[in-house]
Amino acid sequence: AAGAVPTNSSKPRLALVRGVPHTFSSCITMEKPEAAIDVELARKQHSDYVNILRGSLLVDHVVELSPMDEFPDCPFIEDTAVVIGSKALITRPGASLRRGEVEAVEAELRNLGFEIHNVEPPGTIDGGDVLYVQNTLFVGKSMRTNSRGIEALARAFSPIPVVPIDVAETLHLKSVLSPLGRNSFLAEETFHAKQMLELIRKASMDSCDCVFTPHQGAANLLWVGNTLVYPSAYPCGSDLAELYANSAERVIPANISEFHKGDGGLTCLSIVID
Ligand code: CIR
Repeated sequence: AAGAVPTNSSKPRLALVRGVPHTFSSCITMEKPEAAIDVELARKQHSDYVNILRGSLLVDHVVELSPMDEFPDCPFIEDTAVVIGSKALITRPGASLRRGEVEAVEAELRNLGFEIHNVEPPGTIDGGDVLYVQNTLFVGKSMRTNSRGIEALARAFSPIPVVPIDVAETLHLKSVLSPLGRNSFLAEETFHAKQMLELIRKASMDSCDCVFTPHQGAANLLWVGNTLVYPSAYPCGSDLAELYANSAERVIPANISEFHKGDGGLTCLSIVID
């Protein structure tokens, strides 16, 4: 989840993904989507996403965990673990209905040899709130992530500095902003997203440029090595297309409209491990 550093030119070793359960259309949503989630289409979009990771050779190896019908939100695997170097923090998701998702992820990461860290109650943290850039962990304090969860993150990855950022009016920190190349960020053009970005800017040593988009959801971008995967379901004018093209060595569109309906973006669907 946290390993998506656009400055890293080496190819990531591994990505973890989790398929779409039959129950996916009953996943948690902040607002009822205008159109119902099409589970078959979600399956197809998920397999296209996996093909981008595997088929476009963005990572050496993709591990696919089996979906579980008890956990409609399980494709949003990013929320279940934060992996940096040889360590993995298994999260305690803020949504109680999602807590059981972590079990299979923990088993897989243990099996792969990662040093496992856990979050004790009442701590909660979702991987969607964790952004690792410029050797700093920025972590959203949100409706899903609390102070105890942030402390667990800091303990697990000490001595990496941890900077909490208050998240308002959106699910996760990364729902509304992403790195865009070496020293830039793309964020939604809203008061709250701008405020969050300002805090990131203040805390980071390097100065960074900020670009804003009016398109809700268009600022969650997936970086894998030097490749930028962007959400093509948004009506992002040529302005954004050009921006994307200028920001990465390689740019790949992915349509994940059915996951957007469940409040998820591109990063949510994988844990990319460098
Ligand atoms: C949830 O509400 O937990 C899911 N429906 C969406 C999770 C999105 N995950 C993410 O942004 N990392």
